[in-house]
Amino acid sequence: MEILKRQAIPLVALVIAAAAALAGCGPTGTVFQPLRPSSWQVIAGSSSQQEALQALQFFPATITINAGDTVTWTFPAGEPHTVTFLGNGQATPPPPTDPNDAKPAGGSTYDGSTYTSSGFLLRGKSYSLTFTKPGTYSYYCLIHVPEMEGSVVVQPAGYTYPATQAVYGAQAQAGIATALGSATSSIALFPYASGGPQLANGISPGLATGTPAPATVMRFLDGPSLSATSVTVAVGTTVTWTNLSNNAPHTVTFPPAGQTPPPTLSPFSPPSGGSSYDGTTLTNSGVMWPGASYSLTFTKAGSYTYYCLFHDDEGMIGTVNAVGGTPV
Ligand SMILES: [Cu+2]
Repeated sequence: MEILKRQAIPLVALVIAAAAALAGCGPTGTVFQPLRPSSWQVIAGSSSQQEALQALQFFPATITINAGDTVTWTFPAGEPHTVTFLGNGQATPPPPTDPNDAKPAGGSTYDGSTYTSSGFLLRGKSYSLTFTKPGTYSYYCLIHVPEMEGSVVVQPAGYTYPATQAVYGAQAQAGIATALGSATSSIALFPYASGGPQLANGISPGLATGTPAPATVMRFLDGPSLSATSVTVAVGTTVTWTNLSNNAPHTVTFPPAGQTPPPTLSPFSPPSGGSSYDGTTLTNSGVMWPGASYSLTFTKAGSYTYYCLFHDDEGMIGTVNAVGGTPV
């Protein structure tokens, strides 16, 4: 017992000296702080205008914490996101089409070794991870790579923090305002005649080309306005939709008139129903990746509601009114 006590004293002194030395060599400061874990907040995505405008980023994208601290991500938008950290030797995240993306993986701590993911979260849900080992860890939203990436920089316990949560919160609010503002601006890029038979299903900064933008508009648009979600055409007209976003897949899906899409129909279901629509047969574009177009000829008069199978929960629903000819 006496021996143990005598050994314990120099050991404690050594640990304090080592920690102080580490803090002194630290990249961000020299003040040694008490080893009390802190909690941090990051916002995963954001939206406005009844989910029409979506910000596809982590706010802030980079946060610096200490080993032992916990980060909590909140998911305020109607569009799902993930917070996903890769395992040892894993170079890239799984693709957005991987069905396992939706499921959570790993535990409540992360040290860089094990694939750890929140799974799909949205509408006020949250996800927390405690970081146990110093390092710089990139993470991804599996649905919105490559535009939605972040990093957590983990310093050794006791290091001085480069910024407070208040600073990160202000960065987050400024970033959200910028992203949603760019989504609003992209609506004015609508390139077709307003009220005509050429529509956009989705639009984003940069339209369908270039680096995926960190914001997108999830609406069917027949003009440069969020309220231009219906089109009126003469029977016999061919309507064409083009995905004018560079960052989100969409579908154009007409269930039989007066019905909603069957729950068994997945957003990744193949095209079906042919090139004309008379209100009787489920007619689906299949997945329309950025830049893809889809045309449908309306052969009978009627008011037809249609859906994006990915984003109808976020209000991506439109109407084609076919008039003249022989009413149904
Ligand atoms: Cu969509």
